[in-house]
Amino acid sequence: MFEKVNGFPSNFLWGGATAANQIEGAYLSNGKGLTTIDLLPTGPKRSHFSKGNLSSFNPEANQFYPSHGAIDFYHRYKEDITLFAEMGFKSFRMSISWARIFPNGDDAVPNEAGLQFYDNVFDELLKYDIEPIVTICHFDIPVNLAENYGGWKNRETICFYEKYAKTLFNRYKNKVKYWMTFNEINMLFHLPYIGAGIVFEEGENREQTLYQAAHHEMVASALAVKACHEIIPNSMIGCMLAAGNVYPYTANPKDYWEVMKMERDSYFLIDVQCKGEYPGYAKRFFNENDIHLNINSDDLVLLKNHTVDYVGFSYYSSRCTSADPDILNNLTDGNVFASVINPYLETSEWGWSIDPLGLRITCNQLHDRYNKPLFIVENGLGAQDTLLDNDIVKDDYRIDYLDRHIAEVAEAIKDGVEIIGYTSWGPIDLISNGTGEMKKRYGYIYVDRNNDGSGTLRRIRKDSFYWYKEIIAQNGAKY
Ligand code: BGP
Repeated sequence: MFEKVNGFPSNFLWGGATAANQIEGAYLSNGKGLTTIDLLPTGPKRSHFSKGNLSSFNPEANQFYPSHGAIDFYHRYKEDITLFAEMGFKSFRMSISWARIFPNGDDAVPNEAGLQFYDNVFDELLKYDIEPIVTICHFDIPVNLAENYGGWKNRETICFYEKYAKTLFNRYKNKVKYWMTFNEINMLFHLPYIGAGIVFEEGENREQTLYQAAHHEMVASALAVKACHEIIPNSMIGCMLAAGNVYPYTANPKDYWEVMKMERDSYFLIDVQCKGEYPGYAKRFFNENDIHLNINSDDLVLLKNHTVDYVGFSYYSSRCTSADPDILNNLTDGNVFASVINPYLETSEWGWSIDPLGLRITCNQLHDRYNKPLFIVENGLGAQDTLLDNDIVKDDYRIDYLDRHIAEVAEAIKDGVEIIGYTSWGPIDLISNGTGEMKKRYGYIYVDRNNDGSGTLRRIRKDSFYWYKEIIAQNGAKY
C-alpha cells in the first residue's frame, strides 16, 4: 500500500561545506575590511575573545592570526573547485565575507572587487554543475559594526544586514538558488563575539543582551527571507542551527526534563524562524528572569510572514545531561556545548563524542518538529593526519566516521525525512573555528599548512577523497 523509500533521491546535493574566514585568506585584499574573526588569534585567547569577554580588540604583535592567510582559497579557488568537481560534488557550501562587500558594514556603496570575486567563484562552480549553497553570515562581521555599533546588540545592525543581503540577492540572482541567513544562529549564546560581534561591558546583564541580539538576528533573517523570495522567485532560503540530540543520563524524569530544557535552548531560535512566533516556554523564561525585549509590533508580523523554506543544520555530536549536580561535574572537554560524558560513546581526539545514530535521531526530531525539508550542511571528523611518502594520507578513521554517519542519513530518508543534501564540513583542510588550528583537519584534500602558518599550501588527495568520490558516483547506493 505504501511505496518503499529506497535510498537517496536522484537530485540529492552531495558536497562539502566551508566558511569564508576559514579558507579565503587575503584578509585585507582588494578593499576587504577587517572582520571580527580576523582579530582572533590561535591559542587560549581565541576562546576568551570568542565569548565576548575582552573589551579590547587590539591584536597582539607576533601572533598567528589564522584567517589572515587561511588556505588562500582567494587565489586558489580554481584549483580547489577542480578537485571538488573531480570528486563529483553536486553542491558546495560557502559563505560570503560581509566585509569584502561592505568593508565597514555601514558603507554607502558595495565594494565592486569583492562582488566580482564571488561572481568568479560562482561561475567556476557552475562550470562544473556544482550548486553554490551560500551562507550570508558565517561568524564574521565587519569590525566597525562590532566596535562602533555593538554588533547585533544594536537594532541598526538589522538595516546594514538587510542592505548587504539585498545586494547579494540582486547581484547573484541568476547564479545562487540556495541561501542560509546565519550560520549556527544558536551559537550566539555560547560564543557571543563570534556569533554576534558582542563584547560585554562591565556589569552588563548578559542574558538580556543576548536575547535582544538574538531578536535582532531573527528580524534580520526574516527580512532576508522576504527579500530573497521577492528578488529570486525560485530560491530556497533556510535557517541554520548547531544541532545534536540530547540524552538523559538516567530514566529519572528529572533528567528527561533537563534534556527538554537543553534542546529548547538550541531550538528556541529555530522555533521562531520556522513557526514564526516566540514559543510559550520562551515567554515564560523571559517573564521569570526579568528579561525585557524591545520588540516592535511590526517585528512580530515580519517573523510570522517570513519563515524559512528549509532547516540547515550542523551535526557533529549528541549530548547528554542530568539533573544530578554530581553527574554534571563529569563533563566532556573541548566542545562549546557542554555535555555529561556518555559512557556508551567514543570521542574524537578533541573530545567530541561520536554518535552516528544521533544523526538519524536528530533528523527525525527536526522533521517531526518543523515538517520542513532538512539540509545537513556540516558533519565530519576533525583529526590529525600524517602526510606519508609519495603524497599519501591514510585517513581510514575519517572514512569510518563519515561512512557510519551517511548510513544513518540513509536510514532517516527511509524513515520519511525529507533531506535535500549532505555537505560534509571542510572538504579541504581549513582553519578550525574553535581552536584556530590547522592541525584539526576535516578534509578529503590535505593542505600543506601548519599551525604557525608555515607550509607550501600544496593540495594533496587523501584516501577519503577517492572514497567520497565513489559514494557520490553511486549516489549512496551502498546504504
Ligand atoms: C561549526 C562551525 C564551523 C566549523 C565547525 C567545526 O561550529 O560552523 O565553522 O568550524 O563547527 O568546528 P571546529 O572548527 O572548531 O572543529
